[in-house]
Amino acid sequence: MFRKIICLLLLACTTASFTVEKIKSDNLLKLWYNTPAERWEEALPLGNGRLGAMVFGSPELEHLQLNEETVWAGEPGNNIPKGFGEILPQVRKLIFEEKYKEAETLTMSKVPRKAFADNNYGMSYQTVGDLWMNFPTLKNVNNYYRELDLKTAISTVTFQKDGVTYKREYYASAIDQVIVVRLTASKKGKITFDLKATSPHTTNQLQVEANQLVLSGKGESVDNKEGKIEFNARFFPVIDGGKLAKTDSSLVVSNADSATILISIATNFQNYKDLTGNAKEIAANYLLKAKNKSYNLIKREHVADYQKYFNRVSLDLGVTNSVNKPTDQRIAEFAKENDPQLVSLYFQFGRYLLISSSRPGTQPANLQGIWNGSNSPPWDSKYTVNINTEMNYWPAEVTNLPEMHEPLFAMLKDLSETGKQTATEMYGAGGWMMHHNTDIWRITGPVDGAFYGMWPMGGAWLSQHLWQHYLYSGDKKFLSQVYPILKGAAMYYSDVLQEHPKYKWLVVTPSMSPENTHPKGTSMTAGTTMDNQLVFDVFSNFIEASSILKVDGTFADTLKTMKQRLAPMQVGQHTQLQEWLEDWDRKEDTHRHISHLYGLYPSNQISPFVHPELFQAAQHTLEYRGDKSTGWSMGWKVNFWARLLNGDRAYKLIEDQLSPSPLEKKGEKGGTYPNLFDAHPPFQIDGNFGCTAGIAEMLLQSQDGSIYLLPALPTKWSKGEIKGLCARGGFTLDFKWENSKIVELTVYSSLGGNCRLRLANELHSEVALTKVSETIENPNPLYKRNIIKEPLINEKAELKSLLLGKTQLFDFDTQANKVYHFKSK
Ligand code: FUC
Repeated sequence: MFRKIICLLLLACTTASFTVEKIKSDNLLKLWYNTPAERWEEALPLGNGRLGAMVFGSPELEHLQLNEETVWAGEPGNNIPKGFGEILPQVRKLIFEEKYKEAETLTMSKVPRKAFADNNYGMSYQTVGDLWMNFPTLKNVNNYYRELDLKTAISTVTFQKDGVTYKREYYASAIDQVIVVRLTASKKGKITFDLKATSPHTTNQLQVEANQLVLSGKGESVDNKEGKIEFNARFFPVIDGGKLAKTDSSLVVSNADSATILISIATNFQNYKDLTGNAKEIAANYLLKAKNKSYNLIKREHVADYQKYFNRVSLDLGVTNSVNKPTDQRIAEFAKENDPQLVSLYFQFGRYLLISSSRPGTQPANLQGIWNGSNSPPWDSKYTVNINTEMNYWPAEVTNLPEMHEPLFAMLKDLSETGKQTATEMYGAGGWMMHHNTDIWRITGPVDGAFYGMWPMGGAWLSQHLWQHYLYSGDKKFLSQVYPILKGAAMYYSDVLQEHPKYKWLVVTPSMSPENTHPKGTSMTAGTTMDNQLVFDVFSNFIEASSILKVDGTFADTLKTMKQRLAPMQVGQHTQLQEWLEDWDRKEDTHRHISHLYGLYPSNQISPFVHPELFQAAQHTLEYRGDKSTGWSMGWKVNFWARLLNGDRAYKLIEDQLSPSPLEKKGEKGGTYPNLFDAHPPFQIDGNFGCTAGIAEMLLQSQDGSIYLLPALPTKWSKGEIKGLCARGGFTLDFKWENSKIVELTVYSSLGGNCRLRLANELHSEVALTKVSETIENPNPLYKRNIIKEPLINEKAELKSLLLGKTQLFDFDTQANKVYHFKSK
């Protein structure tokens, strides 16, 4: 008998260590660590689009910080400042008289730095609270291991104590709308813990109902808004063996063989103007459904549902021994080690974050996605739309996750409603508009005073996403559904554009180049380069949409005429792309926003093949601005350098991004936290998404009349393979390269139509490839180039002839739902 026990024990130990080893050798798409998280930025994020959790993975005191995406401070209502419409003509006049500071002072009288008592500058996204599981016997454990597996969206913790192997699994199921924690051990009766919850909300309550721990509370009151969100979080342990006891405010599990804790959270939020939901009922219903399913079924369905999206894209840039090191160590060593797989991991982590924070029917990903442990997070963790929200969605189409774009489209619909009043009351204009921030209540008024807030371009930029989705999908039904939003944006600008007294161009005023001060000591001005590029896109999209849908021809004609009167881009005295109408740019300006390069990325107004002078000017601008900056700024620069066809420089920016983030939560030196979250600092998710999109942009571009394969391949990635990237026109591509040349390519066409490839080396195929010259327009309408105005060039600018890598354009005709294969010659 004794020998038998020893044998069993030995077997248990070998099995346990085998499990730990096995997990370690299969770590390609995993974030993994040998210690529990101590800081929030070390914890691992889970999400199903609506619910989020940060898992710390501590054996003795497990901690999950929890979010539900509609837990925000405040209540419905916009934030339009009173009386701005009355001073608007005077503000414009002052700007045109070049009295910029005076224009700012006057604007500040209606749009002050801090909101007046009867207004607000947006509400904060807030945490629900924290779940704590106390395991009194699990001190000083051995063989600790913690991971987040991007292949399954499951986090796992394993460790050993007194010959027993413990395993914990955590995930957020979108199918069942619950977060699941599963506790098992290699021996029976070993699961003993108590379960508590806390919340930082002023109004909160913890109680035990039946066998559930229930945490309820309310969002905070801020400025002129009362906290009216009600949330209800329910924690329900389902145990095998052992027993469950309760106190007034905790549940106690003793000697169970295994336990599954189902976490359900809901609020009364129905939509931005309706809070009539019953939080308790909704949360209880999700729980009821989940608890009637077996654990294995919940898990199986979760994995299948997640993989439906995640598995569409794979990326192989090579694997080195670094993959056998914990993720935080790899980040620390990235600059000096050859670790291309960390880039693939980071890329796939970006896709994981998008699937986890933005699912159809949920809120769009905010500044922190859905992961926020505070009630007053940085910048309220709301939506900043002068770059950050857009950046969150840059990977959506190209990395084959178009469904995850939907929450942004839904928010745009809301904003096109709330933004009508702002257009009328503040600017006496039709259509809809918004400034640089919004929140769950869809505010559209200015935020943070004249200096940051008087940027009336939020609707112009956000609505580009609708058009881009159309270009990728060719979905005319979608286009007709969102057409009123595109039209409303165009109507607003057709009403507010003013003739510039000096240049006679039509310009937006007041406006600014986001957050950057010009030499006249303020940000406020007229007709910034970014304004002109955005209005150009808003008008161009509308004109195209109206012609495709065969509506509003007269308005389209008006816009065609107005488009001719917009300001052109200008190359300034330092051979830079001018940020403003005047040549005010300073070589030493390293501001994090480089808004005038919107025309380079994400827009397509600066093409090396059509406008080499603008292309060079953009290069100079970027050189002056420098590389190191906040996380999102570096993410944007990866895309810029990719569009500038400079793979090594884009790679350098990835290197800057994948460097350990500073511990201080402020400043402008971004980087990456141990859990791969982007550091502004502090944590802001846009840098993750921006960099993910940038990696895709280095491998494939489709904005400039063709599908350009490997447009910005760094020397370090001379060999690799990617599958499932999307190009405009409904094409999906798999390709492999060696010695920096394409060796295999597969093109899937979902819509049919002409496919134009830009290639550095020739490929052969069964289909006939026709060589075409640069000057022939791609007949595929989803590749139509918009013709921009000829740029103006300062006589001091030193332009050279542009040396581009040699490429050739090839056309072939595709049919819908057909696949085309190519190989190198
Ligand atoms: C913009 C940026 C800041 C920050 C904030 C949320 O205002 O200039 O760097 O990202 O948004």
